[in-house]
Amino acid sequence: MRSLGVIKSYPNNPRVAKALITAAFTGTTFDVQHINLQTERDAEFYAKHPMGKVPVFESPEVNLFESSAIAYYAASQEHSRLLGFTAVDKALIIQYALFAENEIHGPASEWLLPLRGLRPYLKPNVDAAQEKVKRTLGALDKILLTKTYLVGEEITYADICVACALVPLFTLLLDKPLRDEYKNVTRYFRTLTGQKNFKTHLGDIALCETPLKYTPPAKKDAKKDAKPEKKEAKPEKKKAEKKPTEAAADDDDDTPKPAPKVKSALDLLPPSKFVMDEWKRMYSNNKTDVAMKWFWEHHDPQGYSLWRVDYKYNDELTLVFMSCNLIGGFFARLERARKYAFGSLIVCGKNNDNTISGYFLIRGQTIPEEVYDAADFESYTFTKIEPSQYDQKKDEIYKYMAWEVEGFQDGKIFK
Ligand SMILES: N[C@@H](CCC(=O)N[C@@H](CS)C(=O)NCC(=O)O)C(=O)O
Repeated sequence: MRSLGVIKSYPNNPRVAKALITAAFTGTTFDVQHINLQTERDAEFYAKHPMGKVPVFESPEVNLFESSAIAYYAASQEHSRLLGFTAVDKALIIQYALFAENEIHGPASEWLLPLRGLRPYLKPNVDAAQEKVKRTLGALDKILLTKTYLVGEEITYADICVACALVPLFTLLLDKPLRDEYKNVTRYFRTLTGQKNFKTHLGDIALCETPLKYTPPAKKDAKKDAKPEKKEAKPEKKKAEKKPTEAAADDDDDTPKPAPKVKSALDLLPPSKFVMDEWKRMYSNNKTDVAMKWFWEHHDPQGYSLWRVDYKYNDELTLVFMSCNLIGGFFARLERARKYAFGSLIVCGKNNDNTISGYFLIRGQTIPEEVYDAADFESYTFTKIEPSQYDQKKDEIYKYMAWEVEGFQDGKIFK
């Protein structure tokens, strides 16, 4: 079979399978070269593929990124029947290709990645993703009520995109009772993945028996962050902070790139006499009363703002150590804000009846991109404490910094 060029990716990437299946239907193929995302995305790679994500495609004619474009390149080869023959069919095909990427693949990843430990687990987000998937599957089920294939009477590029996007759902998340709610989609998925070209590149698909569930990190991890001996234990907190118990957000199929050196808008603010690093050292190395005295003496209400922070879904929190892990996950996602923010978030209450709340000091007068861009930001309410309220709030802020709030169970310091 004629090779169209080389696809570079890590092994077993379903997005590559989509391209290979498409090629198989047009009597072509791709050479596949496995690369290590950690070590092999060098300057030469970025010169050809500025986005830096895989899969990418290279050939003398064209370099491509976006797996659907790579597969489309195969689908567009001479004598292909995959892209429809009328304007209507062509439009329908592109509709389903976009639907596969945006309405199936996206929400399915939001559901799956936290369960696989590749994103912080935030129950409201995972529940919302599940609802999005159900909406998609409901619509698809109606569409497929009277159809074998999505467009016309034979397999098109639309079916390849949709079936490939459904693979993680059908293998890891949709057990029999859920599949039974979407009988037409299930029939469709089995019909397609039973065909030779799909089997060659996806193997024999085993439908999900037990859906993947969230497994909280082992309890001993939580213990590492456990209650300090209040003030004397500050150095302990520091140690614990460096090891958030949430799994890192990425693995080899979503590897982090080195953080780009983008100048923050916060660096353009007028200089402040309050030096964040100095405060962080002060807080870490002194008893809270000494540290807070220093804080109020040096605080610069023009250069910095104080915020009360409350988790929005306290009634869904269960075990205290899991709540604390949520804080760890949030802090891990706030990495870009480290230079500009300091905060104490604590868990109060008991198992199955606890809350997350705290205080943050943030550079500038509004919530900066470095904070609101963190995936979990939406799960918290940030309420600004105006300078006129400082006197009234001083005592409460002290208690949050000293971890002396009534019902205190566990906490983390963002610094
Ligand atoms: N929409 C893109 C998604 C590509 C993508 O997200 N690739 C991930 C692996 S599945 C990646 O390369 N992640 C590494 C990174 O973000 O640096 C496509 O379909 O090709």
